[in-house]
Parts: sequence; C-alpha cells; structure tokens
Amino acid sequence: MLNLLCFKILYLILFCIDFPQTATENAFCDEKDQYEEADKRCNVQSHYSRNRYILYDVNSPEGFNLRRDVYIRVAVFIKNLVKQDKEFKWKLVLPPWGNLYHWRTKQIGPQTQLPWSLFFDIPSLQKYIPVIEMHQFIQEYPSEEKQTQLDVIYVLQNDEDMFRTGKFEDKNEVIECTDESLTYNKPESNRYNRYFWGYSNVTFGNVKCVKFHGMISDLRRNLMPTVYRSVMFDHMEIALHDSYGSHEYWRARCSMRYNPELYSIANEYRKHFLNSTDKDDNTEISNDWTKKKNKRDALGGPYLAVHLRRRDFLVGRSSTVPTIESAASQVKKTMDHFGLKLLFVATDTTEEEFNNLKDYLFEYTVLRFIPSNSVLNKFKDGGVAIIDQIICSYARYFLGTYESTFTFRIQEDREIIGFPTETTFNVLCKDTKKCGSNGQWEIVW
Ligand SMILES: Nc1nc2c(ncn2[C@@H]2O[C@H](COP(=O)(O)OP(=O)(O)OP(=O)(O)O)[C@@H](O)[C@H]2O)c(=O)[nH]1
Ligand SMILES: [Mg+2]
Repeated sequence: MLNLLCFKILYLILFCIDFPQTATENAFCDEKDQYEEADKRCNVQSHYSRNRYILYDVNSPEGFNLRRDVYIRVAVFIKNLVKQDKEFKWKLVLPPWGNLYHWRTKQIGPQTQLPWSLFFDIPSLQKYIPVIEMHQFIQEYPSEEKQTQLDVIYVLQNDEDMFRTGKFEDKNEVIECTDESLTYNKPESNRYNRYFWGYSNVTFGNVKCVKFHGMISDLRRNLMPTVYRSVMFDHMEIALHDSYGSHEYWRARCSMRYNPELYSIANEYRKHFLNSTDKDDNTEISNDWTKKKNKRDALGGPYLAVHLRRRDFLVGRSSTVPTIESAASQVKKTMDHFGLKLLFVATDTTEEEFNNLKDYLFEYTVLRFIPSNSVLNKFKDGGVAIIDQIICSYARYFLGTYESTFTFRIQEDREIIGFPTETTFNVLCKDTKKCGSNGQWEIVW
C-alpha cells in the first residue's frame, strides 16, 4: 500500500510538476476522466502547468532600433508582471529578426528568422527578465501534429478618432476586426493564416482586434492567464512606455548588452585603427550590468565618431539632414576644437558620398568599418550596424543625426559607459544657423 502511494507521488513529480499541459495530454484527460486516478493526475498537472508565454511583433516597416525600444517597453512590463504575479511563470518569447527594410546586402542570402543571440547577449537579458528564443518556444510549447498554436492574438490598433480630434484618453477596447486590420503585410500570409516571422508551423486559435491607447502596463488585463497560456500582441509599438527614461527603463536598457563576439570585433578595430583600448580610454565596465557603477569619467578613444544617417532620411527628413559639405565643416570644427585627427564614420551612405566626405576632410584620417566576408556572412547587416554603434559609443566625442533612433541607441550606450554628457548629446545640423536638439536623456542609476 505504502509502496503504491510512493509510486504515485513519484509519478506525479516526474510527469506533472512544471511541465506544460499539452493538447494531447488534454485529450487524454478528457477521455479518461471517469477514472479517478487519471483525473487526479490531470488536476495536479494543470495545477502545476504554470508556464505562460508572451509574444509580440512590431509594425513591419519599423527599423531595428525602434524595435529595440519596443523591447524595453515589453521588458519593463514583464518585469513588473513577474514581480507582482507569483502564480504563473511568465516568459517572453523574443521575436525573431528578419525582413527589415534596411537590410539590403543580397549576397549573404535571406536575412530572416535570425535569433536574438546573433545580436544580443541572452544571459545578460535573462538577468532582467525570463526570455526565450522563438525556436526554444516552438520546442517547449505543447504542439499538435508539429503545429504550434498560440491561444490568442491581440492586434493592437490606434484609435484614429483620437488622432483626428487630438483628444487622447486611455483605451483598451476589443472591436470587430476589419479586413484591413487583419491584412498582414507579409507576402506569404493570407487573412486567417498569418505566418509569424515566416514560421508556417505557428498558428493561432483566436484573434482579437483592440483599439488601444495608453501605457503598456494596461495590457495586463488582456493576459487572462487562467484562460490563455500563450498571448501574442501584434503592433506592440502602439503601447507606450510606462515610464520612459526612468530607473527601470535604464535597468532594462543596461541588460541589452550585445553578443560578446560583436564587442570583440569592435574592440579589435578600435585597437588597430583608432588607437583605442578600454584601459587607456577609461571605458572599462563590469561584465555584469547589475554591478554597474555610477560614473562619468570615461575618456573615450582619441577619435571623433559621427553617425551620418542618409538614404531614407534624405527624403523623409530633408529639412534636418545636412549636405555632405555642411556635415564635413561641422565635423572639422569639432575635431579642431578637441584637437582630434582621427574620424570614425558610421553611415548608411553610398561609397560615392563617403569619398566626397573624405575629400572635404583630406587633412584628417577618415575611417569606416568594412566587414570581412566572414563577419558579414555571420552577423549580417544587423550585426555590422551594431559594430558601428559600438565603435561610436567609445569615441571621445560623438556627433549623431537628429532624431535617428540609431543615434539614440549610441547615446544610451555612452551613458552606460559613463561619458560626460557634453561629449554625447550632439547632433549634426541642417546648416549652421538652424539646429535642433535630440533632447538629453541621461541615465538614471
Ligand atoms: N552599418 C550601418 N547601418 C546603418 C547606419 N545608419 C543606419 N543604418 C541602417 O539603417 C537602419 C536605420 O533604421 P533604424 O534602426 O530604424 O534607425 P533610424 O531609421 O535612424 O531611426 P527612425 O527615425 O526611428 O527611423 C539601421 O538599423 C541599419 O540597418 C550606420 O551608420 N551604419
Ligand atoms: Mg528607421
């Protein structure tokens, strides 16, 4: 008798505790529920299946760096959730990277379904919130006939009336979906079968369209963890930061360290071409961001870095983007002021424009990072852009592009490294008379 009891307890521990209840197991429970034994097993199992998954996606034309900002909003949301709700085990599924408008290098093949680990340091993200990659989610989430079915998808939408009238108030209202709201602008998709990030084996059970305005924390009431185990939010960029620039914002931001290999490549480049090392430049920081120290004495390498955003900015933001001649003269003035001779340029411009810039700055050494084939093949356009950002973040002085999120992320990294603010929050102007400011979002320790 005692033996049988022990066996039962062992069985429950081995097979029930903390494993998500699969759809097949559900069917098993329904079929056998006339048997007390099976019933008991099922109850225990559903009781202990506490894993809950949150997924999200962002409007497809949005670039890499705005997407990183959306991650911070989500991360702070999850952080609070994990803190306040001990009943469930919340996990964030990191949305794979792919199909971004700016990733144009053709010879390296399709840049889709890229895991976060290619660009970011996952253990570092995990020190802030529980995150898993999409491929891990597909493995660990219950699936039926190799199909992973998400329980519900909320398609967030702006309330156009608010934008028309200018009267904004919080809203989180399920509305009837229109054809337009369900038209996902991905070529392989159709109305009821959207392939998330190109995964044809990921489907969904329930889709709800939501007029949403307000802070991301308000999405908590859409989670309903006793009903749904997996909840996906599309157009997550619509949900606003709970507190942009707060201490919590910066904790989430600090956790976004890059893949260590990208730092190594950037550091090699700094050492060889820019005479820059952390030791000499007073830019050493702890490998563990939770041990970060409040400091503002970073010196930076003996070079000026400029982020010269061109391409779509030349059209969309022509009133703030300078000509190459004007950019060169602004760079020259700053370099002379600081007595610098080395210039590092991060840019999405053409070879022709870059050479043009070099011609204007012939008395200086003007460099840009050119990836080897192996670096480009491995880390793709996204990784090369991050290397550019890292190199900019270690410069003695940084000049960015007005209202570019690529520039914002560099400024944040410089805040984390501990530079005096006056070396960081500077941008190129349209011309010398008219000059905007990006604002100055300083780190909060
Ligand atoms: N390698 C490299 N790529 C760049 C550079 N500037 C822009 N890009 C590419 O262009 C993309 C810019 O898009 P976002 O990341 O959205 O940043 P943004 O367009 O400057 O900012 P928004 O105003 O939000 O659109 C980057 O993600 C890169 O892929 C650069 O200096 N170096
Ligand atoms: Mg952009």
